Amino acid sequence: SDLRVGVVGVGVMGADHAERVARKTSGARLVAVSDADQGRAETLAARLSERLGAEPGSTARHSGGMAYGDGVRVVEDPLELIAADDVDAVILASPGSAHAEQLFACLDHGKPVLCEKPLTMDAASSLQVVEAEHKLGRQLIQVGFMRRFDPEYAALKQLLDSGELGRTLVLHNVHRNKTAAPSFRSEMIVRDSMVHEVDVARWLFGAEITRITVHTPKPTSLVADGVRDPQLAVFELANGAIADVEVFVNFQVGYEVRCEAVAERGSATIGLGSGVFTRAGEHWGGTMPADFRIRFEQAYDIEVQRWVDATRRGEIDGPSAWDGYAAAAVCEAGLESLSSGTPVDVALADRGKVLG
Ligand code: ISE
Repeated sequence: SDLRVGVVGVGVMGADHAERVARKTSGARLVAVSDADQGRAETLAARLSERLGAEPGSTARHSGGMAYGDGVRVVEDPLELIAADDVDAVILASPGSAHAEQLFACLDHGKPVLCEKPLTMDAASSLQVVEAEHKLGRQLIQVGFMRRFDPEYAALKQLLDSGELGRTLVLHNVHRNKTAAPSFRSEMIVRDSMVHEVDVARWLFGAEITRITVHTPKPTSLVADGVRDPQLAVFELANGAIADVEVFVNFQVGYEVRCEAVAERGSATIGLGSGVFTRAGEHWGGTMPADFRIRFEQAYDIEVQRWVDATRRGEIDGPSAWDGYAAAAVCEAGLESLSSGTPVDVALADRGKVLG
C-alpha cells in the first residue's frame, strides 16, 4: 500500500515537496500538512486536495485538524502530525530551529523522516540526534542534501571515483542565489546555503572536513547592514584535499551552482549546462534558472522517490543523520571563523565510537 506522508512546514521548500508527493511520486500519498501559518497550510491542502479529486472542506473533521474529503488534512500541531496513526513517514521542512524537537518526536514514534537541512542548529544537538537514532538500532533519518541526487553531481562523482582523472586535488565551488530575504543573515549563509558545499565536499572526497576558514570581502551594497554577503570559504579535508566555495545569496542575476573538480590528469566542471547555450556574433551565453527549485527539480524528484521506495523497504537511501551532524559541526566551526576571520578546527566526534 502507498506510503502515507505528512509534511511539516509548507514554506517554499515544504510546499514544493508536498506538491511533489501529491502529484509526482509513485507509491506515496500526501495525507497531512502542518505549518506555523495555519492559513498557508489550509490554502495548500485545499489546492492539493482538489488535484487529488477530493472536495475541499467537504467532509468530516479529523481530530486536531480540518479535513478535505479524502484529501489532505491540516494539523495545527506538528507534533500531533508526527504522532498521527495515518502518517507513515514525515518530510520536515520547518525552519531549522524547529528540527531538533520534531526529529526526536519522529524517533519516539518510529517514523521515517526526510529532514531538510540543516539537521539542527548546532553540532551538539545534531550529535544527540545521531545518538538517539543509533540507540533505536534502525536508521530513520535521511537529510535533504539533494545535490547527491542531481544527475550532474552524480556523474561527476562517478567520474572522480573511476580514477580516470587520477586523484582529486581541489574543488572549486560557486553557489549563488538571485536574492535572499532580508532575514537571511550571515549565519544563515553558512548554515543554510554553504552547508550544501560542506556536504558536497565530504561526499565527493569521501573524507571529513577538519578545518574551515570563512573570508568575507566588503559586502555588496544591496544587503542590510551587517550581512556578510558574499562569503568565501576554504575547507581542509582529512585526506589532504582542499575545497573552496563562494557563496553569494544576493547575486541579482539568477540561480547558479557550479563545481569544478581538479584532479591529477584533468578537471571536470558541472553546472554550466542548465539552460540553452547559444553562440552567435562573437558571443556565447544562455539562460539561468531563477531559483533552486528549477535547477534541482530532478534532484528533488529523485531524492523523494528514492526516499519513498527505501522507506517502504524499511531503509534510508541517502545522506544519513551522521552526514547531517558532520555538516552541522563544520558549520558551527564556520560560524566561529565567520566572526574571527581565522581558520577554525572542526570538532567532530569519533564516528566509530558513536556508531560502533
Ligand atoms: C536554500 O535553503 C537551499 O537549500 C538552496 O539549495 C540554496 O541554494 C539556497 O542558498 C538556500 O537558501
